[in-house]
This record gives sequence, C-alpha cells and structure tokens, in this order.
Amino acid sequence: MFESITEKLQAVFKKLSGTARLTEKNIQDGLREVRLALLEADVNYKIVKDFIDAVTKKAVGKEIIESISPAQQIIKTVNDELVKLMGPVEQGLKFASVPPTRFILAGLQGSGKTTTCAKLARFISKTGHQPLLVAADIRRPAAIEQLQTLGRQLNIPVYSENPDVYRGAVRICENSIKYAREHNLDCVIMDTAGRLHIDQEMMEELKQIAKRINPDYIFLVADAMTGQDAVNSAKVFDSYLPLNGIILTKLDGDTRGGAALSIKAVTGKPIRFVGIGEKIDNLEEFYPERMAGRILGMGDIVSLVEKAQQTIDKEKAEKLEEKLRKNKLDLQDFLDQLQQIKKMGNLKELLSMIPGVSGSLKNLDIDDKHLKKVEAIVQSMTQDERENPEIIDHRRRNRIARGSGTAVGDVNQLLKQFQEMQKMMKNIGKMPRMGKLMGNLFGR
Ligand SMILES: Nc1nc2c(ncn2[C@@H]2O[C@H](COP(=O)(O)OP(=O)(O)OP(=O)(O)O)[C@@H](O)[C@H]2O)c(=O)[nH]1
Ligand SMILES: [Mg+2]
Repeated sequence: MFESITEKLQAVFKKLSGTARLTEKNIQDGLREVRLALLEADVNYKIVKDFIDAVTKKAVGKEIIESISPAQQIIKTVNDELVKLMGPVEQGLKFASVPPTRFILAGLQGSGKTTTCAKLARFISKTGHQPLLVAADIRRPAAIEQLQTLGRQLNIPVYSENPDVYRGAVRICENSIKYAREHNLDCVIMDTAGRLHIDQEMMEELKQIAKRINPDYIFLVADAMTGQDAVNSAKVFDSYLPLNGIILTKLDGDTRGGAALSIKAVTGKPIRFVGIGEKIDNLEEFYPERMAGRILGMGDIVSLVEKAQQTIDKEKAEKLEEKLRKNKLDLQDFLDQLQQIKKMGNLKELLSMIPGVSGSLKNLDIDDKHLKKVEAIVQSMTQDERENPEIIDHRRRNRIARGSGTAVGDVNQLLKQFQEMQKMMKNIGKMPRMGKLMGNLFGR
C-alpha cells in the first residue's frame, strides 16, 4: 500500500537525519520534497499547500526537545499533520435502539458496493448482530445474483424481489425493512445501483430511498485507485446525500494514496472503512493514526517521540545524557529510570523499538513487586554506595539486605542487573544517535 510515497518520504527523512544540524533552510528543503511526494501521490494540491504550511510553522518555530533529533521531531510533526488530515474518525457503529439499523451503500459503478455490502455484513455479524443484505440494484439483473452468491457464502440472508415484477428500488428497500423485522434481523444493508458518472436519475433514486427508509448510515463506496476522481465524486455525492462516511476500496491495489489523504479534507466526511482486497474479510475499520503510520513507514520513531514528549523532563534528560556519555550512571539513576519507565508503559515494548536493544534487556523484570524491592534496596544504601556500587562488598550487601527486608540474593541480582545495564549503556553511548535516544528514553 502506498509504496511509492512511503519510499519518497523515507528518503527525505533519511537525508534530514544525515545532516548534522538542522537549519531553517534544510528543513525547508526537506519539506519541499515532502510536498513533491504528496503531489506525486495525487493529493489535492490545495491540501498539500495547507499541509506544508502547517508543518513548516510547527517545525520551524518549535521548541526543540533536547535528545530527540530534529529529524525525528519533523517526522513526528508530519505524522501528526497526516493524522489530522484524515481524522478525527469515530470508530465502531451505533446500532439503532429500534431495529433494524439501516445502512445504504452508494457509489459509482464498479467502486465495490456489492462486495463491500457483503464485507460489511460479515463485519457486523461478527459483532453479534444479524444483518440482512438487500439487493436494491435492479438496473443490472446480474447484481442480484452476485449478492445472493455472496450471501450464501457468508450464510447471511439476502432480500431480493423478482426483477420482472418492477416495483422499483425504493419499494424493495421499504419491503426489506418489514422482512427484517419479521425475521428478527437487526441490520439491513442496501446494495444500490451505480452509474458510470453521477447522474440525476441515480441521485433521485438514492434520495428517495434515503427519504423513505430513514437510514442510520449512508456510506459512499469510493475506489481509491481513481484518486482525485474519487474525491471529486465524493464531494458531489455529499451535496445530494447526507453521507456519514466513506468506505475507500481497493487500497491494496496500485493506489498512490491521494484519495485516502484528501477525501476527508475535501468533503468533510471521514473514511470509516477501507477495503484492502477482494476477499470478504478484507475490510478494516479506518484509523488515521494507523494509516499515517503506514504511509510514513516510521511508526517506531513516531511512537518513541510521542512517549518521550508525554513525559519529558528536559533538564533531567540532559543530565542523564551527560552521565550516559561519561558512563557515570549510578544506582539512584537506575532506580529513577526504572520508575520513569514504568510510568511510560511497557519497557520491553519500548526498547524493542530500538534496533539491537531488544535482545539485551529481555530478562529485565519490571513489575510492581520487583520495583518495590529495588526501591527498598537502593534506599538502604548510603549515598556513597549508590554512586559507587563497586564498593559494596559482602558485608555491606548483608547489611543492605537486612535494612531493606530482602535477601542477599536480591541485592546481588540488582547489582548484577545494574552492571549489565551500564555495559549496555556504554555500547549504546558509542552510537551518537542511539545515545541521544537512550538519554531521552531514560531521561524522564
Ligand atoms: N483488490 C480489491 N478489489 C476490490 C475491492 N473491493 C471490490 N473489489 C473488486 O472490484 C470489482 C467491482 O466490485 P463490485 O462490488 O461488483 O462493485 P459495484 O460497485 O457493486 O459495481 P456495480 O454494481 O457494477 O456498480 C470486483 O471485481 C471486486 O472484487 C478491494 O478492496 N480490493
Ligand atoms: Mg454492484
């Protein structure tokens, strides 16, 4: 998905992180390339302009958090703006208090309506509801059959009427509601007829259906491969029908990403689901954060910076980085860091984001009980001992264990872990960028 834009953006960021110092000029140069990447991905030009303006403003005027590289900060800023561009999006579906909950799927010919109806029915049935598929596309006789086949595959009932007895799509939809009630089906999903282009007839029919059945959700099914055409037609659809959201299909195909990135900003309507393949299971709820992550391909750095920003304490970070560099981490720091890390969430998860680190800290235990023990042990040490753990001999170990209500084995284990940590820090400190990262990571 979106390989091309991802590749381009990664190249830009790589270049940025290679420069020793970021100046306003190389930020601007970098963002110019981001701009090109977005334009090439077929993002609406006006949106690109606003996007770059927003990122520039943030990137240039931003207070720099020491120990996160400026390039990482820019990646985070670009990420945040991408998320903003596509969100916010409400997740989950609200089911009507008086069933059935009514869904209308509309869209141009071939956009994926029929397939998506079936996928949505499957999605809904997995949440414990009983959907009914409604064959309301009577323009193409084969459409009814297509839906029936899908329904059979899924074991989901399909409501249809004999196309020879012409009663019109509106009537079919109305009748399907009755049918759903009689059969205790609590959702109806209506597959409507598409056209090659938006025309009056189609819009009238959809408007009539919407008027008569009072839908809970009208979703526009749009083909991501058609790029800005999908965006433009979405805008027209939205002017006729009160859309609740968009289902963007064929994101698995050779799409450049333009539709996904522009459609919310242009129409004001969020993407709610994405189709990522022809199979019935290939429907996902849409999360702007995940999509931004996929587009940038930099999820690791983004979450790292995020966690850092959440709890940043600049002074402490600086001091710690200094200590790290000189390899003067003492036991008090060790304890502080353990506590901070606990606040930040799962240590292992965090460390696993940094290449090469995950293995070396696998055995570090950091649950509450363990932390309390470490705390008690460190607090039973003298200042001198905390700063110079190598002076802690056998006699002192016994005393510390007694003082902290732990066993000598616990004290030994802690000292050993600390030693390992120091060793690791030393190695990491040798890599300039990693040193910064770790300084930041351990510096809250
Ligand atoms: N790769 C891929 N193909 C899809 C996706 N969604 C739908 N398709 C394919 O797109 C084609 C058209 O899908 P339909 O569901 O028939 O589209 P439609 O909007 O109902 O078409 P009409 O009823 O003719 O207007 C089919 O071959 C589907 O398998 C998707 O997310 N990914
Ligand atoms: Mg169809």
